[in-house]
Amino acid sequence: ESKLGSKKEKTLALIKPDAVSKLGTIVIALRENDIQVCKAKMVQFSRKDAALFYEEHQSKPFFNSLIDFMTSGPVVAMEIMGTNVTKKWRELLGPTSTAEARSTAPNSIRAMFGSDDTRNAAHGSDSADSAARELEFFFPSRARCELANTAKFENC
Ligand code: RTP
Ligand code: MG
Repeated sequence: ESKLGSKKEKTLALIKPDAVSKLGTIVIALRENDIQVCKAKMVQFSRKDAALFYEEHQSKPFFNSLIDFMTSGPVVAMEIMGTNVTKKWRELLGPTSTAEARSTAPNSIRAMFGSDDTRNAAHGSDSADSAARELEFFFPSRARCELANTAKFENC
C-alpha cells in the first residue's frame, strides 16, 4: 500500500491484433502513467478461446465479427499493476468506438490506434471481478497451469 492509503491493484491489458505493432508505444504510455508491466505473453487465440474470453457478448450482434477480429493475428496479454489501474487503463484506452474516442479523447490509445467500433486496439478489464477472471485466463495460477495449458493456446 502506498503513502496515501491508495491500494495498488492488478488488471489485464490485452493488445488486440490491430495494435500489436504499436506495443512499444503502448508500453511507454504505461510507464508514463506509473503503470508497471508484471507479466506479458503473445499468443494466438483459437475461435474457442476467443469465444470463451468474450462469452458475456455471445448474444450480441457484433459477436462473430469480434471473434473474427480477435483471431486474425496474435494478441499480447499483459498483467499490469498500479494505483486504481483498472479504471486508469480504461481511461487511457478511451471509448469503445474509435470515432467517439477521436472526438472525445483524441490522445487515447483507441483514438490513435483503433479503426472502427470493433477494431479498437486494446482491451481492459472492466471491474475487479473481471480483472481476476481475465488474469487467470491468460496467466493461470500454478494449480491450474497444467490443465489450462492443454486447453488453451496450443501454439505455445
Ligand atoms: P473491451 O471489453 O474489449 O475492453 O471493450 P469495451 O469494454 O470498451 O467494450 P465491450 O462493450 O465490452 O465490447 C467488447 C468489444 O467488442 C467489440 N465491439 N464491436 N458495435 C460493434 O461493432 C462493437 N461493439 C463492441 C469491440 O472490440 C469491443 O472492444
Ligand atoms: Mg468490455
